[in-house]
Amino acid sequence: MKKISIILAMICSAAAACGGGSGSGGQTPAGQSAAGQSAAGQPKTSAAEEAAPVYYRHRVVAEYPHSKTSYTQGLYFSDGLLWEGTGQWGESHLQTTDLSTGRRKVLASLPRSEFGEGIALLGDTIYQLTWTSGKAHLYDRSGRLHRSIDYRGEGWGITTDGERLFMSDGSAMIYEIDPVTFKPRRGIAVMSQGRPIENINELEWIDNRIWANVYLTSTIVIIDPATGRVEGIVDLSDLLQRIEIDSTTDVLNGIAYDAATGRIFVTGKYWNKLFEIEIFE
Ligand SMILES: [Ca+2]
Repeated sequence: MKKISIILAMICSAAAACGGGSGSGGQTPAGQSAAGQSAAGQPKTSAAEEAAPVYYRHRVVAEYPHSKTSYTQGLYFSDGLLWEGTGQWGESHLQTTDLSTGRRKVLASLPRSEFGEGIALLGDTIYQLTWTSGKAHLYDRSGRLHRSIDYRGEGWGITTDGERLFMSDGSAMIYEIDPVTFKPRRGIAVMSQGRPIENINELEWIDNRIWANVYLTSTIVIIDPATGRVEGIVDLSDLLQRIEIDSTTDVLNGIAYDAATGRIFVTGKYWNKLFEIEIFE
């Protein structure tokens, strides 16, 4: 229990938003509730939502090369490849990485005026968010752009359960969004023991739960998408001891899931390695 408190304190400290602060995360899409409230605007205080999360331990199953020039903003696994969306002005790409060789193939590049964010594959369409441009770019699997959609607010992370899209904007909210219009259908307030967890970043749908990087921390939270309650916490700060650290090395970010084998991959911004991990209680 003490460990959980410590980790939560770390999240709260980094996010500077626990206890109901509005935080400095992205704008809230129009018509949606603020962090800490349900979609109906009611404070979330039920006993179930206040249950303490499980603090999971983890082990590294395998290490793979990762492009150290990639500022990882989105990550998913498909067709035997890791698909990655990168950020930074002039460095924002949609790319694939071969796990065994680390070979990177850039499929599309954003204009210098756009900062790339999360990516997700739904059907045959790859969605790529942008941070502040209010645009999602839709590609086919070859990386050919076939449409862009405007949305309100910031874009951070995106994932899918195979039918629905879920998007974060840097606040404590995750939105289920319409894949065609990109309008929010439902807001999910991410809460741990009644407190909003701000800075929800890269997302991954794993076994009917949403895993999320918490920006500025080495922590992943495991969220019940129905209630927004944080059910589990994984502290991956030890991974920093396994990578090359230099002046460019940035935070843990990027979660991918190979549903066929159950493998879970994580990496970070400008990290030279990508890790397959397992978690356990
Ligand atoms: Ca992901």
